Amino acid sequence: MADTLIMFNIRKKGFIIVLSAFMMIMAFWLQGCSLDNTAYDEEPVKDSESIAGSLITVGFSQVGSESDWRMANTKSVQEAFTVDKGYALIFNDGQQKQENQIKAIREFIDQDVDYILLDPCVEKGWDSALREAKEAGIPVIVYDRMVDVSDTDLYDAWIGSDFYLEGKKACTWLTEYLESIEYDGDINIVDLQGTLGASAQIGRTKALNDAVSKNGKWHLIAQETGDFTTAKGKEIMEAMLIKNGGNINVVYCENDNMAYGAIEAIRAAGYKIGTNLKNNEILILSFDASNEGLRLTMDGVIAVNTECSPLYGDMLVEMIEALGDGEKLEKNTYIEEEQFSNFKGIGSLRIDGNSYFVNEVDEELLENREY
Ligand code: GZL
Repeated sequence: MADTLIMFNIRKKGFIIVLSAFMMIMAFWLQGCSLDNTAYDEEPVKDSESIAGSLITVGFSQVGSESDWRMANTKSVQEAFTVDKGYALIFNDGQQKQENQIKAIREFIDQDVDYILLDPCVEKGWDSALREAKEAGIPVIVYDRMVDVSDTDLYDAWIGSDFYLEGKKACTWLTEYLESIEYDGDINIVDLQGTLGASAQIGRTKALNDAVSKNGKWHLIAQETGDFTTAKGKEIMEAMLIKNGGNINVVYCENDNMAYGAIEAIRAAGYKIGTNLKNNEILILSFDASNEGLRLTMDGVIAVNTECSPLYGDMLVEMIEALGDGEKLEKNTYIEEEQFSNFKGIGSLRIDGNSYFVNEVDEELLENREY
């Protein structure tokens, strides 16, 4: 500090007084910092080692990075489990392979994390890994997709979507749509399925299959997995168009990314997309309600988009805090989700005694959405 004074070519007395006063305050403050801090009743300054030791460690086994939904979900979890909230989040991208996720769970056990978060790429095959976590005394919260295990005590709680209801909403909308345009002819449907064995695929596919079996005029002429990706969605749509060409009336896309691929393929093949079935426009039904998916819905390219929220971060923090406080969690919790369409005339749906709004998309809604 003294050197600094020498470096100054000080001319005015007043400046010296101000500088001296400043230095006295600085000296007092710096001296105060080096004391044991008790003088200021502040928390003792911790070193990085003790900070790390006080954090709650959470091993996060994520499905992959296959879709807009997945990226939004990863962001939601990472933004919720931060160091300043007392968490050390250890993220693992499973690249849509169960063996990678099981390996990650075992690594989390070796690292003796405090909690494990699992979004399972498929439902079956988790018993041994979850049993190892249980034996290690590490609580596991499963979210989004479900695990199908021999003993539900192998995980502490699940929170996610009702995928069958999502599919039922989409199929009920299609029924209402056909009635609203007074169309009582046959329709040919193709299904771009999600990752086979994933809860989202199981539920959405079953809802469509059940609707087709109830509607004698609905014909499911092709059904194949696009693995929730844009590239695979485009690839299987191209093949379906070659095989079925102008006979396709409805494309049931089990997520937005496959819808993007399907739209590209349909346009390249020269077919029309929209909501005028009688004018041979192909209807696109999609799921997720991601930002790009809703923009396409606003433009009438996607006829109806059934939401599947990826925003689990804060809910998962609350669940871990509750476990930390010794609370018992509900075993299974379903999240509320909406539906979107800019086709005029279907404002709500009635399903199993419940009403579900169908929201119109506009720029304001798009700007205010978190994903
Ligand atoms: C559904 C989620 C699915 C999304 C896809 O909850 O698991 O996985 O619908 C994502 O977009 O890839």
